[in-house]
Amino acid sequence: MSSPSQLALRQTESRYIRTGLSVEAIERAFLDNLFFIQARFPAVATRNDHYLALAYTVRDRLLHRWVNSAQTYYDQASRTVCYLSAEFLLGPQLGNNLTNLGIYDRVRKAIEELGLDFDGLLEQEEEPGLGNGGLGRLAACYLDSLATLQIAAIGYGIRYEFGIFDQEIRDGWQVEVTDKWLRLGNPWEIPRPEIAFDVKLGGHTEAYQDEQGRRRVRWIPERVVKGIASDTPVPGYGVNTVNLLRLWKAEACESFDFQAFNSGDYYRAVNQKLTSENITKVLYPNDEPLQGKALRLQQQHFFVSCSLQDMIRIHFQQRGKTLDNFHEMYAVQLNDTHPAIGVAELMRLLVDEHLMNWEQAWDVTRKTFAYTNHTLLPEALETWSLPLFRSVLPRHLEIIYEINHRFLEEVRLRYPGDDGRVARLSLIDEGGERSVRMAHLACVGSHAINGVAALHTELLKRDALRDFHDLWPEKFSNKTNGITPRRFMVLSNPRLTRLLSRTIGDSWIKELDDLAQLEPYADDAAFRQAWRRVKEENKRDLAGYILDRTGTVVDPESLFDVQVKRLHEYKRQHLNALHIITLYQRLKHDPSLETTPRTVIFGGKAAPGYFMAKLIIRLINGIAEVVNGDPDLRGRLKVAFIPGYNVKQGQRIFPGADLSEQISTAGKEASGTGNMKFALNGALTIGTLDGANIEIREAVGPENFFLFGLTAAQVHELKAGTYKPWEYYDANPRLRAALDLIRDGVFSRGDRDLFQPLVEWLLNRDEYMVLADYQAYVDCQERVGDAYRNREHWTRMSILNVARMGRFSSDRAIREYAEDIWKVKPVTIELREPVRAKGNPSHP
Ligand code: F58
Repeated sequence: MSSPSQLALRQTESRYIRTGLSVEAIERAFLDNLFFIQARFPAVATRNDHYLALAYTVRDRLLHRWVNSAQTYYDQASRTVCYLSAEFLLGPQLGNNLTNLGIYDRVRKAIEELGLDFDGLLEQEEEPGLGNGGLGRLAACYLDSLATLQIAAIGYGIRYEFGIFDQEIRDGWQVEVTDKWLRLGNPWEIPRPEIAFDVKLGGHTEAYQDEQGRRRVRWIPERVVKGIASDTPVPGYGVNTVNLLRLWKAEACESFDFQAFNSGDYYRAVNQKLTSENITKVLYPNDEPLQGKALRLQQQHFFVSCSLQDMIRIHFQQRGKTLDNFHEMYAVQLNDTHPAIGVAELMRLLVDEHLMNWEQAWDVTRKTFAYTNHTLLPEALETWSLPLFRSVLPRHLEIIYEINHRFLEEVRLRYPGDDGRVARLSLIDEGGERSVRMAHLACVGSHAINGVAALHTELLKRDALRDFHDLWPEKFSNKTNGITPRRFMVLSNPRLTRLLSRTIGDSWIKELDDLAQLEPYADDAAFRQAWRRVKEENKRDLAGYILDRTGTVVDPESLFDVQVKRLHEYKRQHLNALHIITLYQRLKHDPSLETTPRTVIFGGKAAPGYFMAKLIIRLINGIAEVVNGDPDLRGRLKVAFIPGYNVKQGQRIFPGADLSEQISTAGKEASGTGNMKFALNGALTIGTLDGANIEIREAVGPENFFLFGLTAAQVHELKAGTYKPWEYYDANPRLRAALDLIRDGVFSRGDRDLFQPLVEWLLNRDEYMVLADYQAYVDCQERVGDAYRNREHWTRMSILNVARMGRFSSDRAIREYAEDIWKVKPVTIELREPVRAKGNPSHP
């Protein structure tokens, strides 16, 4: 028998042979995988077979680095960042993995030499839509940056069987279609059936005395489900680091079900199995009221409990016998309040299961967690009614009461007699239906709290979390969001990538600030021409895609004016719609009017239960029908709503945009990240002073940004006074005409009732101040149109926008988190050479 060290050596050798990076080695591996994994001979292999064979080929090359990374972290007991998020919106993996491994061109060559269509294989991949929008995509960008910066990190989340629904447009309406992303197999995940944890749910608690006579609590659950790990490798760009995204899948816990089986109650047992599996069945689309969504609370607890148990397992395995130093080994980031139950769960694990005393457990817990807030909308702050919470997590409710009791004592000492403040700070909302405030739990249980853009953090400190800021100002900081330039430039915009790298070298891919070297080229006419050519070609591609997806012919010469993001009233897609109607009317009335030809492009999903958002989609499609069908407007105005906006589609859209619509009501969009993706790809922004728009404008210069609208302070003021939207309607003939057209059924085939709720709401309530900002927006759009006609100047602005986007890399954001909050340093991963290897295999 071989010793483990001999085995390790032989394993290393065979790995080198199997994971060669030459074109020949890749071709060979691809054909082997087609045969041995897909069991196909070439004549019958489908495109999906080819895609999977290629994905497995790439995966082998990732695993080599992955196992090395894991071993290094193990050997060095590296402090690890655990990013807890209910959503990770990864986007397609193949192209990104090739980019980060640095073998994109080689693999293209290998596949083309085999006579196959490489782009077709990339296209074949269905993306894992395990998130709603910005928050989930941010988590994915952060994983990319963590790996690229060589920080030991694990992303923890949920392996939803059905991700975000797919959207179709029928008769102008959104129709939701279930997302069966796993249907054709997922080659990127490695199931880990041995990494499994039990998670208790429901039932009741009992107090008892342990052998030492201490009072302890035991939780007798109503049911137990098992969480099974499923791992996805996350490679860094140009480094050997491959980190881990560990997603949990719920299964029935056999030992628990056996009781039912054994008692002969077969159907009850089967039923329990189904109920268990339900926990990770489906992602909740946002904006749905959480009332009664017990399953959502179960999902949150399920993935957080599995993740914390996993951390404890690794800790014991690698780092010793005590949990006293747990917080030294892990920095746990809560991506919004969805994982905030972790504060109570870690306390439960430490106190109930590992018998730590309360004070010490609380100290460890607070030093472990940090909390990122992503919203300013009061209705989006999570709360759970007490009866629901108790029915799912009875022990956690007791723990939360205890945390609250001790916390409020502290508050009373600090602010004697200030009962109002005590009530405002309490973890329990006592007004109306009593409920648990998850943001308060997150604040009390964390040592750091951050917002996601400068304005957002300031507003958090002033409003939503004001009392916490009074109490612990030192806990608060701002961490402006960022995006990864690997996916949102190198992978999605190869033309611009080539031009940039040809001009200033390719260091910007890892040091986005190096884009500043582009500045002088804004004055170089030949460079501007090359820049324009890239945009023109990207627009041609996008026009082809729009034709394909919507049947609408659009002119790549026109200004591509784009708004893609989730549908929400605060994001104000309907303000954009009102502008289109105004333009339409002006062009109809004055056929000789000289305007800039425009194509207004929309994309975005509405939550299935969000009536007004769905009506706005219907309105946009109604406008598209009228505008696109009117010969008077030919060559002057087009409207397209591209169905099924997701990461993959975003990658096609950003490179082809001229104008980026970031028009939320000031003070409502926490940060935005689409704004950064557009600007990095050379689109100019029309936007309000909201979220990260403010910082983008500062960075690119106010002269290169189209600003309009009320400020957050003005919105606040107008709200506090008496905002009367109909006064704007009465006073503004253009606005009146636009709303009247909608009301008269022009965009609903004569149906005057259809958009009535939307018009009435705008006239009487207009929560998001669409009418107040209408004229400023229309005027600003006029400036945009004029500016676009001076192509040289527009190109200059576009170049300067890109040159000044360095700050918005997710690498910068992650460096800030690493230094200020997590206190972690990079860990270099060496690819271990086999000691005895003869004749170096095909590795660089
Ligand atoms: C978004 N939040 C913010 N939430 O709206 C956006 O401004 C910010 O840039 C982004 O986070 C990243 O910080 C967001 O996407 C959700 O999708 C929640 C998912 C769970 C249900 C409630 C909404």
